Amino acid sequence: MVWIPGGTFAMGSVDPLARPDERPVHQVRVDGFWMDATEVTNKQFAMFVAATQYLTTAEKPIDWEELKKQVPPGTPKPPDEMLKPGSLVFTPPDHRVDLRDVSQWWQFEAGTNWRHPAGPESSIDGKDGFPVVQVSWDDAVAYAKWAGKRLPTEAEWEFAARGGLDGKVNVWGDEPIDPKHANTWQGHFPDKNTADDGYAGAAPVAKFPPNGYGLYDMAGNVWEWCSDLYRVDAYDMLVAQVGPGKVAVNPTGPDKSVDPRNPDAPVVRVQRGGSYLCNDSYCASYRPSARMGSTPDSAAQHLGFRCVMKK
Ligand SMILES: [Ca+2]
Ligand SMILES: [Ca+2]
Repeated sequence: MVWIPGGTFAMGSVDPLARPDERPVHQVRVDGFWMDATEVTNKQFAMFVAATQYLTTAEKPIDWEELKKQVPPGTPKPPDEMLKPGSLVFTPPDHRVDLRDVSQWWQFEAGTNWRHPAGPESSIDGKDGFPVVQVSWDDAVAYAKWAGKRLPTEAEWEFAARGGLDGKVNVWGDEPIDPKHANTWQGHFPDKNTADDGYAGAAPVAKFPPNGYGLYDMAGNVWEWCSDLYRVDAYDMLVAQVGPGKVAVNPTGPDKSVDPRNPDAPVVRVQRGGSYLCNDSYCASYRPSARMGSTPDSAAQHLGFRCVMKK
């Protein structure tokens, strides 16, 4: 882990690529904390599972009574095949598709989980140094607890990601993204990945330069869970709460989630940092201010986490 000295920073962005949920930019102070220098790896997660016999969300059958609460009322029960243990696998089309339809490149595959992250036939043999993926928010919290750590708040995560470069667009500064900076997507999303950065999928952790605090892959590689509930207007609410121009101290997020992309989900948690699927044509979420939300039982092939702890 590396020590992130506390400080005050401008959270959010007004960059042209920034989305409404990144505004308004507001002043935030966080106390110092320790943070994992890398995303949690398969090796680390395997130690947790070996010690606890923990079963991840994707290894358990899907409870339709629970899922029903997250989808529009009246949604018919999916076929049994879709309720088997499994998760989402990236299945790129060979042609251009409507970027509004994520089902064009995400498929639920039974038997997919952290040990088989790209479908039931895939494996993590020889991939100890890769970030663990196909872990839900619940799984990430369970790991953190076992390790004597916790998930970062969004404010801690963004402060750490900026690496001391306050107000910059990217974790390396204002220079536009280049394949040398981070593991993202080059080419045309989602049908043509030229992998100019050397990786078509996830890379082992710490293959790209660290930021100013010595943290790796805060931009790209895999998304990272944070502890906060996601709310599209979280910053408006926070500014209203502390007062315009005032500094919010160690904010922990709103009490209730609101996500237009998951309108029926009662609980949505924040993810940060983007992934190897990020491309400016679709998702410039490798920027330190970019935010995303998913339900806490969601897992995916490009989603992992890292932990923090106090002194
Ligand atoms: Ca890449
Ligand atoms: Ca990352």
